Parts: sequence; structure tokens; C-alpha cells
Amino acid sequence: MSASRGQLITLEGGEGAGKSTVLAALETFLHEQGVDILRTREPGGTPAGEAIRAVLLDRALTLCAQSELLLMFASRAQLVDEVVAPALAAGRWVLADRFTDASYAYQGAGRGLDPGWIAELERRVVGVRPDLTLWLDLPVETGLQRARQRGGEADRIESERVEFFERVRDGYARLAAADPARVVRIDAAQSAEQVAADAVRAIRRRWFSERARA
Ligand code: Z5A
Repeated sequence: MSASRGQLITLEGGEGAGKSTVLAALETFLHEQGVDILRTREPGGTPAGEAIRAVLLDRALTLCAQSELLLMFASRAQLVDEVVAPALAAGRWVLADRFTDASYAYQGAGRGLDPGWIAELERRVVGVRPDLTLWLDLPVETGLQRARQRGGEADRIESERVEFFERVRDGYARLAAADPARVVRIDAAQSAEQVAADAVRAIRRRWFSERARA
């Protein structure tokens, strides 16, 4: 498929939502459709962004909410400049593991920062909105249990309390309610296969069904 204009698809969700499995399924499906796809993640996705990610997730560091937000946007600015904007301009599709919605959910709803300030940063620093966002939603306790089963040491943000993750989930619910055409909720409490199938269906419906082509 030759696309003249690239599309930006983002995956969002709370802790342990299962984004990794879904990303792999989406990448396979889009390749099968002949789409030139570039996969990336946030925070990170560029050499500078990965260095910023290490600071953001370092348990040994104390960051105030404002520093956390600005570092998320520093990483995002770099990603847009180096990766996202050039790819979209070249007609490539970008599949991103998190993007600006995560800042509204985690730093806005979770940390209590002013969403107006986040919107201003989005307007000035990012300037690009996803064409489609898949929100993998599941009860906080289920996600935390999955993360515990996966093992490994929790990073700085993963070490937050349950109430923080409840606020993050509410934040995502508000984003989905405010923009239902862009943000599609996927029931991530289902089996990994079913979650991946639902995510692929959302992409198919948006771009590859008869109706989408009409
Ligand atoms: N963050 C932020 O605060 N503000 C921002 O603007 C941005 C990010 C961009 C790093 O992101 C942190 O940055 C993140 C949000 C914050 N902090 N938290 N918490 P990240 O996306 O790199 O990190 P993450 O959300 O912690 O990723 P994750 O834990 O790797 O989540 P995941 O990719 O969704 O999960 P997974 O690894 O695919 O699955 C977790 C486990 O569950 C694993 O063992 C799977 O095998 C299992 N699993 C997956 N799906 C299923 C199903 N369906 N059933 C049963 N078990 C399953």
C-alpha cells in the first residue's frame, strides 16, 4: 500500500496493560497490509530520549511533578523532531508505545498538574496529534498483579501507590470520553489473544474496511 500521508497510531494504558503483545500484533497486521511502519516508544525513542527515560525511571532520584512533566516533553520534542515528523512527512506510519495522552493521564490526572499547561506544551512543543489511539483499559489491581508476575524491580513510576494509578485510569477515561472518534477503548482484562484481536479490528475498521475505503 502506498500512502501519501503517514498516520500516527498510539497505544496507551496503565501499568501491565499488555502493550508489548498488542504492538507486535499490530506491526504484523500492518506489514501484511503493505504499510511502511515505524515503531517507537515514549519516553525514549531517540538517543537523547532514552537518556531522559533513564532519569525519569531511576528509583534513586526524586523528581517533582513539574520536572517529570518537562522531561516527558523534552523526550517527546526530540522524538517528534527526529522521528515522528520526518516519518509522517515521508508517508510512513508511526506506531508509538505511548504519546502525549500519557502526560495528561499520568502528570495531569495522576500528579494533579494543570491540564491547561499540558495542552500549551502540546501545542508549542509537539504540534502533532495521533490519528488513532488505542487505550488498553483494565482494573488497576489486575494490571499491577501482571506487572508483579512479570518480575524485576519496579521503576520510579511503577513504585507509585494504587490511588495514583486509579487517578491515571480516570484520566484516560476522560480523554476517551472527550474524543471518542480518536481514542478507542480496548478491554485489556481479556486474554492476550483477544486483546490483540480487538486492537487489530480497530485498525482494520479505521483504515482497511470497505467503509473506510468508501
Ligand atoms: N509515562 C508518563 O508518566 N508520562 C508520559 O508522558 C509518558 C510515560 C510517555 C514508562 O512507560 C513509564 O512512563 C510508565 C508511564 C510513564 N510508567 N508506568 N507505570 P512504559 O510504557 O515504558 O512502561 P509501562 O507502562 O510500565 O510498560 P509495561 O509495564 O511494560 O506495560 P505493558 O507493555 O503494557 O505490559 P506488558 O509488558 O506487555 O505486559 C505486562 C505483563 O502482563 C507481561 O508479563 C505479559 O506477559 C502479561 N500480559 C500481557 N497481556 C496479558 C493478558 N491479556 N493477560 C494476562 N497477562 C498478560
